Amino acid sequence: MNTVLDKQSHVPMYVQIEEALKQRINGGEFPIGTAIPSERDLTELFGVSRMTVRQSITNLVNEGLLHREKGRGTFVASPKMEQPLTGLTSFTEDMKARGLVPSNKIINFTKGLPEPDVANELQLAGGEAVFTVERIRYANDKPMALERTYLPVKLFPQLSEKELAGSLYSLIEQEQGLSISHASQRMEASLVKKEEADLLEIGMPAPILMIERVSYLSNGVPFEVVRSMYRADRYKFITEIQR
Ligand code: 16G
Repeated sequence: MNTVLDKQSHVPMYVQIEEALKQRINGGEFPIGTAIPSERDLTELFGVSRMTVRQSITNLVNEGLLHREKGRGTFVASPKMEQPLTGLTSFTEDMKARGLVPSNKIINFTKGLPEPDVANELQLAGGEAVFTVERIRYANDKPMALERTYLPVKLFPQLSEKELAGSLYSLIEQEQGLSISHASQRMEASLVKKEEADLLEIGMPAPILMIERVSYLSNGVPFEVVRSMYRADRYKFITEIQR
């Protein structure tokens, strides 16, 4: 690895170190899953302070190229998953399409009256209840997203926690014979909170992408409001645009 930094350059040293590490990662010298040299070794190699090295590593962690494991070291991360924003697909479909094994952990399943904003988005009258389901969504046993789904009880009166162990969309389409038609989505960036960080198995602070989706059946009835938090180190959302 080129460890000679250009101290005259206007490019800060931590950026030069980032570039040197990126070249090694992209060139395959540090393959996915391998540990990069320790902070102490990098400090010696580059002849800079530990703070400078730490800054470079933190930036690469935030970009999703590296991930830190407590007590073990810093490793080259798998490339981010590219998720198109165009089709109305389910998590299970998305993961299977990539050859990954989806699974869920239900951490909350309750029935009750929704907050006014959820009732409004689901076009519910006062007194109409919803199921609230919180699931951690995994791909090959790695946590990808945390999802809170609100479903009107009147549409799914028999819904049980057990049924949600698999795919919600296949339950709706295959079991209930309903037709899912379209959705509207909003996305914004945020920082993970402690409780969510634990569930998503990420250290703090970490960026997340929050998506809120309201989905409709082909008869125009909204059937779900979903608030999802996607790990920003594992996801990249892509879309094609035309002029
Ligand atoms: C996706 C959807 C979510 C839907 C879920 C169904 C986004 C932002 N959200 O996570 O709205 O409820 O898939 O997945 O894409 P399932 O059929 O695997 O349960």
